[in-house]
Amino acid sequence: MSYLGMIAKFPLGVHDLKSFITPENHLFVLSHLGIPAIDLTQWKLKISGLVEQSLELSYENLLNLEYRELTVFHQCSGNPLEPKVPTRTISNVIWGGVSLRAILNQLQVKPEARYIWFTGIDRGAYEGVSSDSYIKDIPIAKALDNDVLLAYKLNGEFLSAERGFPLRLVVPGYYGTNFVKWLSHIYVTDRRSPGPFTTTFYNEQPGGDNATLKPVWEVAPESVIVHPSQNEVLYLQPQTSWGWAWASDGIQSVDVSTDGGITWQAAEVETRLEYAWQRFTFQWTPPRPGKYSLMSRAIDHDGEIQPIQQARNAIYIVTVTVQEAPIKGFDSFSVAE
Ligand SMILES: Nc1nc2c(c(=O)[nH]1)N[C@H]1C(S)=C(S)[C@@H](COP(=O)(O)O)O[C@H]1N2
Ligand SMILES: [Mo]
Repeated sequence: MSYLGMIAKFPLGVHDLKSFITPENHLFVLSHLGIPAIDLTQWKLKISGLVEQSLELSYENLLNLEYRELTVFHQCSGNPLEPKVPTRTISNVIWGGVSLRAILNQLQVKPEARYIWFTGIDRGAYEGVSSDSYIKDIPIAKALDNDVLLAYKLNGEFLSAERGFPLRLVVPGYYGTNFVKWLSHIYVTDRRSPGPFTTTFYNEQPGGDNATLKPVWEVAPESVIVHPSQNEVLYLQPQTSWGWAWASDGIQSVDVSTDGGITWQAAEVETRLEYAWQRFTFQWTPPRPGKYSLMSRAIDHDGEIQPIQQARNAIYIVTVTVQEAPIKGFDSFSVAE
């Protein structure tokens, strides 16, 4: 198999995430095994396992199926061997493609089915473990959700090689690791996948036995303050601050603190569009010059709350300095002591 070289992208830091939709060239790229170059004339999507009828689809077949678009936050869960370390690798994009459910319903899933495995054709070694494909699995109930997509477009453009051309999985509300790129095989089965990316890697407690594995699936509630940015200097005057919040099933509320977590107030949170991140805004007036620690704490619809530390979705703290505002009309003079 041939591999392409690295492609330059400029992923945005938290405080640069200003636009609701992240432009593709500012979206992070993650690939554990390299970026395979796929020849469309050789490529087919195979669907088999616990279905009444197996199927092979060409790229053209897929393009002829009903097209859907969904706005979905896109988050890498971070280093799979360090599931408690926050990386805040987050963006928000529009995926376009076909509904997995529509295809599966035609093939008739057998009642014993419990999981679906998705195979990407990239192969190689990761963290000393070699794999001849990248296989992830999701529960059948999630796979039959109408919003799981087989995507061939990102922000309205056909997928590039590093994004998973020709086809990738999109599981709205799940961490990015499940969004299998270079998809070649969908396998309906009654068990979890034994591959390294579902056992050795991507469990909340690495090293646990198989019975206690908790897969990195649903995205836990999380939020970041975009404005003000880290170490910004603000004037002593009323402030409007804002950020993004997201979770698998959406955010119910966001609390914010401007005194390092001693007191909290409710931010205003926009309602969710599809599976997008949600903007929150809060007003505050610093009482005096000095240093301030701003924090946001998102709560999802199950009441789950962002922890203060020891988790990938731990609260993000922004430290700012507030100084006296210059006196209007005297901007070329410094304030008299
Ligand atoms: N086939 C395959 N799919 C993959 C991966 C991979 O290594 N191989 N990496 C996953 C991870 S960890 C993430 S976070 C997302 C990143 O998608 P992006 O590069 O388009 O941002 O792809 C996922 N899909
Ligand atoms: Mo990831």
